[in-house]
Amino acid sequence: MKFTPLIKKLNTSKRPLFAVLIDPDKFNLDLIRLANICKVDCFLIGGSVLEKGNVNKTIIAIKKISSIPVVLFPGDEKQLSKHADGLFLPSLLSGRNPDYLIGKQILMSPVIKQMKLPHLPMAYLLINGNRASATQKVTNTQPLDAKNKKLILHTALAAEQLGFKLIYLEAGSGAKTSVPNALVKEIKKTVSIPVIVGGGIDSKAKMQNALKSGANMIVVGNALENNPNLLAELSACFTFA
Ligand code: 1GP
Repeated sequence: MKFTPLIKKLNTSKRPLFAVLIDPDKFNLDLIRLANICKVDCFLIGGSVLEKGNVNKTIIAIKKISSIPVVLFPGDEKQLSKHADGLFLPSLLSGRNPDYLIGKQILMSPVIKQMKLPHLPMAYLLINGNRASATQKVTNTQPLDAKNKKLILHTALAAEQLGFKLIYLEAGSGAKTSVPNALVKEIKKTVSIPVIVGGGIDSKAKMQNALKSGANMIVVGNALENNPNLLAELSACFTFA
């Protein structure tokens, strides 16, 4: 099982991990082949709304050609698969929609148990990325204003106190503005659990900048759907141990 070593690496690695987000609706096997050469740390599988994609089929296709760990990052209860190595189980703590705070998790719980899916509870915080994100629309919640540092820090702190094992700072897929480094740094000083950052990282310069934030994992999705060849350039920004 690849999930436990991945989580250990997330908690102990001196460098941030690199995750590639795969939306099953826009799945491209070429990107997986490139990832094998570029030493990506894991794939995250999910999307806010899945239209035609099939999570199971996507994971099976990935597993046929790659040994990179596959972690579910589900937008809703339908996006679970026993073929994944594990699950980042999100609760949208930035919002006040009970469906995404606990409702979806109740629907997922018997499936997670039946599939025996290794999982980690993840506090999911949507931060304003200056573009209305799919997450915002689907969950019918407002993102946290990046300038409201106190609220964000206290939300992160509450997440750790409640027992969440990860914090995902999400600017939204295709965000104009990524999560500011200063904010990530403050959160890292406030909590001891790993912090994941994603949303709007679509160039080498933005990746180099994000790498200075102290985040434990950096996620890229949209930019690689548009241009898989960008992967080599982005992964070269990481120093691999
Ligand atoms: C979205 O944070 C991820 O959930 C990745 O964002 O698609 O903008 O890379 P991008």
